[in-house]
Amino acid sequence: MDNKKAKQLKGDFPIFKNHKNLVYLDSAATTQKPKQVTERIKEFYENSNANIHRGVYTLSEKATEEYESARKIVAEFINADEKEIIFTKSTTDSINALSYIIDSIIPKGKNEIVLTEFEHHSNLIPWQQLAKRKNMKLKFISMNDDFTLDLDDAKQKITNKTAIVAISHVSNSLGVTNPIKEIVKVAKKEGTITILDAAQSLPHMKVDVKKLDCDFLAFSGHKMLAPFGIGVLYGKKELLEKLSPFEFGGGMIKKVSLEESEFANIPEKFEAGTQNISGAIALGEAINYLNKIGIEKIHTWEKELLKYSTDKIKEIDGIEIYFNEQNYSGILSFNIRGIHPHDVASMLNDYGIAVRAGHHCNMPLMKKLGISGTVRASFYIYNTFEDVDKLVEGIKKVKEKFG
Ligand code: C6P
Repeated sequence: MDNKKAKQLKGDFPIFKNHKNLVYLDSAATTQKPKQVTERIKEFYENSNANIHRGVYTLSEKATEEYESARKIVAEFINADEKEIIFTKSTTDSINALSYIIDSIIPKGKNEIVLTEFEHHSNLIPWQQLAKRKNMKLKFISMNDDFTLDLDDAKQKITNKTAIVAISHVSNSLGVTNPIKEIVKVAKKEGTITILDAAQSLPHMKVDVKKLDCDFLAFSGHKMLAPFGIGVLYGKKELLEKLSPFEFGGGMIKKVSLEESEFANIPEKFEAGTQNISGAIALGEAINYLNKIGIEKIHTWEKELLKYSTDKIKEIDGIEIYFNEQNYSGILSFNIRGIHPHDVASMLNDYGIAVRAGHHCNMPLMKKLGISGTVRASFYIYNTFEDVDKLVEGIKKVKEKFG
């Protein structure tokens, strides 16, 4: 991918036609949607709309087929088996669901949950709640001064008492990629369950669940061109089979009597009630779109944009960048000394530049860094060098105004 390709891709996103001067640098919060995805939703409702797994009539069979083929696309994208893909609402929903049922597969004698100091609240609070419910202990792997995870500390904190290690693949505030393979290796030695929050990695880089060997993984469709309200929980087949469902109702049973029920096989066992059918199908379409570009090419392009932007921003006086060159992805967090991040973002908005400011659902991390928040620019396939130039110009203007 190059700048020309990014410009060409931008043409697929109607939002940029409807907001001619928009410089959208908040894709870590949610990505814009290409017309291929929005048209796919319309097409479903106009040509295939019916409930799934229920009707014997043609339209219902067609809807079921499209929904299940979306599951196949997701499975192939992360190198999993179709049965290992559970459709949920989001990363948050996937992690919460898991936190309600996971205790049944925790080996005896293990009562510690290991997280990092810089987890998104969605991969922190559900585990705090589990720890409270089950009287478990939380431990946090620390961060090095260069914003990378302290692997030595991880090796110390993950012991034979560790029931669960739950960790983000890429930090949403700093863009740092964590050494997941190494962490999983350490965890496996101790018989620990591993859970990966892939909300910020899977849309941007190749994620192969077999290579990473994690037990569970969660991500959101809306951060990878798909609509809101569709997410995925991946789990290893043998573990999902052991777990009991987290929701009960229609569509997840084999047999029901007034007193008892027998549950369906995976993945249906975990998909109670009518699902977000059009959302799942649109997620499949979004992955097809990403596959056409190539996920590795997307990752390389984001790195290029990040290098281009950091090189320029570094030259501006009074800028603090929270960045590690060895471990980067398409997220750039920074502050302008003496100016509150919200003021920076709000002034950038005056120039048509959309960035996020604040704690990014990472309050403990901000506390550790001794700041109230950062300004965060995050890139995706439709961002160009010109977008970065506008951001840099914007930052200079903000400085002039406040300086
Ligand atoms: N981060 C951001 O602007 P949901 O809201 O369920 O789709 O994703 C939650 C989530 C979980 N883990 C990580 C690492 C995340 O970055 C997010 C979402 C957004 O950074 C909204 S706070």
